[in-house]
Amino acid sequence: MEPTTDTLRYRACPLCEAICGLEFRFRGDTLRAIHGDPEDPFSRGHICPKGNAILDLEADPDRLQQPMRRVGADWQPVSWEFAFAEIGRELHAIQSESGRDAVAMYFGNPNVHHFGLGAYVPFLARAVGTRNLYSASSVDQWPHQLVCWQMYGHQWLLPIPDLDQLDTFVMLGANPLASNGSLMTAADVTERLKAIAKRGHLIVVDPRRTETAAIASQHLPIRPASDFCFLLALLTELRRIGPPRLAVYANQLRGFERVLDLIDTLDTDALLAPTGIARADARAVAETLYSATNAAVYGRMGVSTQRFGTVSQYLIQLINLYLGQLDRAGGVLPNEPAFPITGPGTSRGSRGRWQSRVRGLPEVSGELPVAALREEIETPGVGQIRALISVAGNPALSTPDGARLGQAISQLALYVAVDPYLNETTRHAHWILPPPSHLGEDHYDLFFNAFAIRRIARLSQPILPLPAGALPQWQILQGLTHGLQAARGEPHQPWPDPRTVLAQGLAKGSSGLTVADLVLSEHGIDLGPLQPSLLRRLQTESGAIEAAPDFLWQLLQDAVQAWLRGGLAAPTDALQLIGRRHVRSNNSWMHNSERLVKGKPRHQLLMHPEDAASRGIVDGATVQIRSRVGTVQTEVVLSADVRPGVVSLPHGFGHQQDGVRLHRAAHVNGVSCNDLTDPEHLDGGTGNAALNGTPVWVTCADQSA
Ligand SMILES: Nc1nc2c(c(=O)[nH]1)N[C@H]1C(S)=C(S)[C@@H](COP(=O)(O)OP(=O)(O)OC[C@H]3O[C@@H](n4cnc5c(=O)[nH]c(N)nc54)[C@H](O)[C@@H]3O)O[C@H]1N2
Ligand SMILES: Nc1nc2c(c(=O)[nH]1)N[C@H]1C(S)=C(S)[C@@H](COP(=O)(O)OP(=O)(O)OC[C@H]3O[C@@H](n4cnc5c(=O)[nH]c(N)nc54)[C@H](O)[C@@H]3O)O[C@H]1N2
Ligand code: SF4
Ligand SMILES: [Mo]
Repeated sequence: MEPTTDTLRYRACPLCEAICGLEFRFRGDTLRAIHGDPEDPFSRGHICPKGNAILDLEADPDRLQQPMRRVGADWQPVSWEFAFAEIGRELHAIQSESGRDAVAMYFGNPNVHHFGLGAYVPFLARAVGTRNLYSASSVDQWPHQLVCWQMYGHQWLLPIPDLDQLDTFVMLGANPLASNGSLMTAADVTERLKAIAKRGHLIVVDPRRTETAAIASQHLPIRPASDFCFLLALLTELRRIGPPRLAVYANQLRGFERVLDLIDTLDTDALLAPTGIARADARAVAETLYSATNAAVYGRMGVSTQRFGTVSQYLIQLINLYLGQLDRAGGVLPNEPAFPITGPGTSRGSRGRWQSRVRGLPEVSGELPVAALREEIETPGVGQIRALISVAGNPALSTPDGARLGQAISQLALYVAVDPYLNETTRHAHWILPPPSHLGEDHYDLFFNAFAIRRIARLSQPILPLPAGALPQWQILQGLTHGLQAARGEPHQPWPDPRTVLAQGLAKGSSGLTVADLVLSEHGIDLGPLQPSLLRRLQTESGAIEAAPDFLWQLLQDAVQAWLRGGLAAPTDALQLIGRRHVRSNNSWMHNSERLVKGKPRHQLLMHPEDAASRGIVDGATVQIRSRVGTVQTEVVLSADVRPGVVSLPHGFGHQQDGVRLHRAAHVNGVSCNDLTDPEHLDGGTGNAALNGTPVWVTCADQSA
C-alpha cells in the first residue's frame, strides 16, 4: 500500500559554501519536497533556489547512471571493473612511454563539497604521481592561500570575519547576496549582513552596484583591478588617523615597521587616482574602521582574480592587523574546525618548487595554474600532456580561453572524466565515470566548516539507497587508482572508508566529537562562536605573524612601482570586463534545472548607458565583444549599476555545443565569458587567473558584421 504520511530526513546542501541544513520530505522512497531545516542551529531554516533545485538534479534524465566508453560519436555502457582495468592500462602505457607528467589532472569546484572526493583525491593524485595537477583553485582563491601561508605559516589559517559581531564591515569584490558567501561560510548571509548595516556600517567596494551593494550602508564603485591602490590609500589614511593597535600581538609580530615606512612614502591622492574613489570617501571608510569596536575588511573573488590579487589580499590582512582586529572575537579570526585541516600531515603551502614546462609559471600549493593547461597539452616536447583525468570540473567553460582549452582537450590520447554529465568539457572524454546522487552517501564538510563564521559540525548521512550498480565516489577514485596500480604491477590496498577517515580526523581535533556524536545529531552541532586561536596556532618558522615576508614584500614593492610607472592604465578605448553571479546559478553546471533557468534571461552583457550611447548601442541590441583572445556575440542590457568603463558578463553559459547532453540547458541562451578572458592575464603573485578587468571592445553586431 502507498504510504500516506511523509517522512523527514536531513542533510547539508552540497551546492555552495553556505552549507545550509535541508529538510527532505519523502513519501515512501519518493522525494517530494525540500525545505530549509529550521532546527539547523547554523542555517536556521534558510534555503535558496538552488537548494530546491536538488529536486531537478535528482530527477534529471541527463544524469548519467553508468560508466561509459566513447566509441566514435557514440557512448557504450561498460562495467566498472572493465573501465578501471582498461583505463589503468591506458594510463600506464602513456606514463611508461612519456613519463608520469604526461597525465594531467583537473579537480573542479564540487571536490570541496563532497567528502568522498575532497578527502580522497589526494590519494589518487599521489598514485598518478604527476606534476601536472590543476584545479579550480587557480581561478579562485590562490591569493588567499599564498598570503596565509606566508604570513601565518599555513595556507588554511585563514582569518574569517566574525560576521555576527561586526559593526563595521568593508567588503571588496564579493557579492554574498548572489553567492551566499564564500570563504566566509554563513548560511542566511543576507539577514546577517542586513544586521550589520543596522548595527553600524556595511561598505561594499565593487565596480557594480550589486544586490549586496543595494543593502549596504555605502557602495564605492571602484575601477576594476585597482583595489590594491585603494587598500594602500586606506592604510595611508589610517596612519594619519591614529597609531596601529599592535599591543596584543606583542613579540609575535615581525616586519610591521617595514610596512609603516613604506606607507609613509605614499601619497593618498595619487593612490586613489586610478580607483575612481574620492579622497573624502576613502578617509571616511578609514575613520569608520578605526573608530569601530568590531570591524573587518574582507575581499573575495573579485579581489583575488585580478592582476594584483595577492597584493590586495595581503593588504587586507595588513589593514586588519593595523586595526588590531586580527585574531580577535568581533574582528577576523580563523575557525578551529572539529576536523582540522591545518595540523600535522597537511600541506602548509608552497610556491615555485617547480615550474610549468612551457611558460615557466611557478607551482602553488602543489598545483600549476590552469591558465597554463592548454599550452601544456598543445606544445610538443618532453613532458607534453597526453592524457587528462578530470574530477567534477568543466574547465572549457570555467577557465580563461576555455573554448580553445576544450579544443586542446579534444586532441588528447586519453581523457577520463568523473562527472554526472556530458558537459562542454566532458563531451570530449573517452571514458566517463558518473557519481551517484550525493543523497546516497555520507558527507562531512571538510572545508566549509573550516571557513565558517561559527564552529559547526555535521555528518550528512545517506537518505536514499544507492541504486544498483552505482559506486560511491570515493570508490570510483579508488577503482581508478587500483586499476593504474594493477597495470603497473604495484601492490594496492583498500582505502579506509569515509567514516574511518572522519573518525581519524575528528580525533586530531580539539572538539571531543566522535562519529557517533555526529550520527546522533542530524541537524548538526553548534560548537559556538569563533575564538582567537591564530597566535597559538601560527606555523611560521619564526613563530610570529610575518607582516612583511620577503616574497609578499617584493610583490608589494613591484605593484607600487607598476602603479608609479602608470602601469595600471588600460587601453583607452577598451572597456573592462567583470563577471557576475546570480542566486540561481552554480558556476557552469546547473542550467539543466528548470527551476533555476525559468524566468527572465540572465546571460546578457550589462553596460552603462553612457558607454552604450558613445558606441551607438541601444538597450537589447546584439553586440560583438572582442578581447585579445576571442570574440563573442550577445545581447546588451543597459544599466547604470555598472560603473562607466565597465561591462559585466556572467560565466558558465555557452551550452550549445556538439556532444553536450544537457537538454534543458541547450535552450538557455548565452555565451561563455571565458571565451574572452585571457590566459596571459594572471595575478602576479600566484598565477591565479585574472578573470576580472579583461580589456574588451564592444560594438554593435550589425555594424561589425
Ligand atoms: N569568468 C569567470 N570564470 C570563472 C569564475 C568567475 O567568477 N568568472 N569563477 C571561477 C570559480 S570561483 C570556480 S570555483 C570555477 C569552477 O570551475 P569548475 O569546477 O571547473 O566548474 P563547475 O561549473 O563548478 O563544474 C563542476 C562540474 O562538476 C560536476 N559535478 C557536480 N557535482 C558533482 C559530484 O558530486 N561529483 C562529480 N564527480 N562531479 C560533480 C558538474 O557536472 C560539473 O561538470 O569557475 C571559475 N570560473
Ligand atoms: N548562486 C551562486 N552562488 C555561488 C556560485 C555561483 O556560481 N552561483 N559560485 C560559488 C563559488 S565557486 C564561489 S568561489 C563563490 C564566490 O563568491 P563571491 O566572492 O561573492 O563572488 P561573486 O558573486 O562573483 O562576486 C565577486 C564580485 O566582485 C566584483 N568585482 C569584479 N572585479 C572587481 C574588482 O576589480 N574589484 C572589486 N572590488 N570587485 C570586483 C564583481 O562585480 C562581483 O560583484 O560563490 C559561490 N556561490
Ligand atoms: S545557500 Fe547554498 S547551501 Fe544554502 S541552499 Fe542555497 S545552494 Fe544550498
Ligand atoms: Mo569558486
